[in-house]
Amino acid sequence: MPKIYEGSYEGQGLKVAVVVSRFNNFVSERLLEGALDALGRHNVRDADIAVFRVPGSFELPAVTRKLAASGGFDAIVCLGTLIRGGTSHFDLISAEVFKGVAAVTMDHPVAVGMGVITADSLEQAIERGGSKMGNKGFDAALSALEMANLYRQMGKPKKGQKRSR
Ligand code: INI
Repeated sequence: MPKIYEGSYEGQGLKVAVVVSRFNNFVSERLLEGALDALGRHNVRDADIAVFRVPGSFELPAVTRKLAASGGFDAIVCLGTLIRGGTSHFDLISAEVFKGVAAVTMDHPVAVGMGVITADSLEQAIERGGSKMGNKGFDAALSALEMANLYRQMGKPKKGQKRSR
């Protein structure tokens, strides 16, 4: 039998940061509700959850990196809502947000759940913020818990030690 490594969704004892952008707040607040619901349902204590608000999604990677470098969290959940407009702004910001958060996951031994919606319209965004297409905040929080538990099984590197690529 092979040894299988797979993280559970159990959140007891895990310290979780949620970083949420205020831009398109109408949808992003639903993502926050979804993420907090997922964490609570999986036994993360309120006292072990810290919510950090940033102005827009562009600010998510920098704050996520700071939180990861602090070593104070087992998991970080990034939440934001990017909605396409009439210019290239959306594409430029989206690319940086995803690249920036991905870079943090490669540089730090902390689980990161990515719950940033990229939508062509407000309707599409609403669908992903707790209606037809589920709640991407809830999903991102679950992924973060699973990854935090997987890292525990793998033996989390000491604070300041980078994960090998
Ligand atoms: N930020 C978002 O989170 N979503 C958007 O759709 C968005 N658009 O389209 O402009 C957006 N812009 C703000 C950006 O993230 C920064 O907060 C801003 O540029 C200040 O640095």
